Amino acid sequence: MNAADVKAKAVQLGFDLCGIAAAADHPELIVLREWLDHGYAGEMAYLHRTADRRADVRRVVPSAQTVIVTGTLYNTDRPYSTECADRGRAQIARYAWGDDYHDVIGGRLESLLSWMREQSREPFDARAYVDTGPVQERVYAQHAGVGWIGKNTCVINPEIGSWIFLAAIICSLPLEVDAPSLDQCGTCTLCIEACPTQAIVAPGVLDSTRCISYLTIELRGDLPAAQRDGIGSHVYGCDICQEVCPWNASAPRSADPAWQPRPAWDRVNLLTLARRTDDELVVALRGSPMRRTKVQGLRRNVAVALENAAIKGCAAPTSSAGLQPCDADTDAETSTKKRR
Ligand code: B12
Ligand code: SF4
Ligand code: SF4
Repeated sequence: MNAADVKAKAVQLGFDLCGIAAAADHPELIVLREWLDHGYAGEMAYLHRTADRRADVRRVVPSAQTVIVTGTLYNTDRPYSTECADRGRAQIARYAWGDDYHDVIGGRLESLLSWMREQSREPFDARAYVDTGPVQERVYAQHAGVGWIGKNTCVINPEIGSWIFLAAIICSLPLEVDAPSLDQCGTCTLCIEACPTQAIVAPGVLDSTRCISYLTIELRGDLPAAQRDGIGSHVYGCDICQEVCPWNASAPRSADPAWQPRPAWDRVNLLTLARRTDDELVVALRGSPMRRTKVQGLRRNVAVALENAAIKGCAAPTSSAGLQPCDADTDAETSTKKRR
């Protein structure tokens, strides 16, 4: 089994990208410590707790020689929030519309690893992770040639853009490594300018405490008063710094059923979402990445988004120059348009 065999198997299992990086002292790995010292992780204490292991995968698998990184396209056929005039619509991050990627990709990654164990003449050490492991996935993705780390801090592949989930297998096999991806942001600064909360404090540096994704997904308790306005109609995550990125202007769409939007979240109106019962929300959150906030967290976010919509006088769909109204919420009874 060589690197080409592993990549071919990865594609067969449904991964769109696969590259291999050395388990080495990549210079970007030390940035994490500085980033934590600045307080940019906010209340994500797990990043502090695991910082030593995140600094080097050989602290996770001591015999590690390579890191196999996969990329999975999750973009689906729906407009970007930046193209949509309807501020009464709940904004939910694209990655969260379908099934929980931890489960779906975790299963595929385990299949890849099992296949590798069957193919290898010798036993080897390995650990497979999707998102939650102590691995700086973006750094290894860049060194595996999967994509470069953009100024918005996301990994961008020149062919398919940045709507990709990353996953990694740390292993002791001496597989042939790929050339790292080259930075292709150039002089562009669109993501930095578009961020509604100025969370990208320098190219490639994100202050989570200002980021809508952190505020709506990771932060527990009340949302800070100073940040509420900037959250707008976002109720789970944020995609703006990727939506404005030219590398996503014509991103391909995935036909994988796992990532297609669930009806409960698909261009749903804020009022419709607010009026769902706890039981309905529990059902909708089952097997979804959005279960991370639980019903309570989702309700907190919806309440702030509704406040914002009311303040701006736009709880109902609106349209403005240059923006296209999105297809209306299908729930006629609660549609603000109908109520008028
Ligand atoms: C913590 C975390 C968050 C935090 C912090 C995000 C962040 N930028 O660090 C919050 C909650 C805000 C978050 C948000 C999101 N996340 Co997140 N998150 C993670 C997690 C668990 C760890 C990331 C980490 O280590 N951060 C610490 C800092 C130091 O890392 P970093 O920003 O990547 O820093 C690098 C760059 O800054 C670079 N760098 C340093 N100097 C410079 C200078 C220049 C000029 C440049 C260009 C780069 C550069 O080197 C640093 C080395 O780490 C990873 C999974 C994992 N295990 O890696 C997922 C992960 C990064 N998240 C992911 C996703 C999808 C998201 C969201 C898009 C979700 C959403 N729609 O709401 C947003 C994107 C926000 C954004 N612009 O980053 C994906 C990213 C996929 C991709 N294509 O890159 C990952 C990889 C999960 C996965 N397995 O797919 N996330
Ligand atoms: S996810 Fe949203 S809030 Fe966070 S950096 Fe990107 S544009 Fe800013
Ligand atoms: S918007 Fe521009 S600067 Fe930001 S990540 Fe995309 S190409 Fe890079």
